[in-house]
Amino acid sequence: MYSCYFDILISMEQTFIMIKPNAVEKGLVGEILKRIESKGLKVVEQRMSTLSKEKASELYAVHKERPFYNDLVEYITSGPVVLMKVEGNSAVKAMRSIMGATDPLEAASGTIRGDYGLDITKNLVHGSDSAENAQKELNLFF
Ligand code: IDP
Ligand code: MG
Repeated sequence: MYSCYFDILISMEQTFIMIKPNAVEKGLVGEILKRIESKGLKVVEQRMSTLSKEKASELYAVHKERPFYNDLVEYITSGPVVLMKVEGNSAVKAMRSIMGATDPLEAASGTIRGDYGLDITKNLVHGSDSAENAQKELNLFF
């Protein structure tokens, strides 16, 4: 019983989630929130914002040399997004699993991207890819 408690304690994590402009536009905020909460994760902070070009380029700095970078920054600053701090057991991995693969056409159905998207840039939701990046991304916004 104690070891079980300890396991939960050490894998408690926070991750940065952003509901992207096309998901806000399509009225999917409630649906995405429901999936996060149904998974057992907790949204501990949340606010709506329209990202500046500066913030967007900080968030996506690792992609600066990629051919899709300009389109990505243009898109992510095109309308309001919902920024979230999400907490729970293995939150980074749990969120990546309910989001699905980067390309909605490859994402399994039952995942957010698999169920609601067709476009790799407008893929509905962002989630940090490691606990370390999660802390960096959370520090950018919270
Ligand atoms: P991730 O969001 O699944 O972590 P990343 O590879 O980190 O995927 O890419 C960041 C974001 O850049 C993606 O969510 C998507 O919006 C966009 N993106 C990634 N790859 C492509 C691509 O090949 N073409 C256009 N946009 C892309
Ligand atoms: Mg990523």
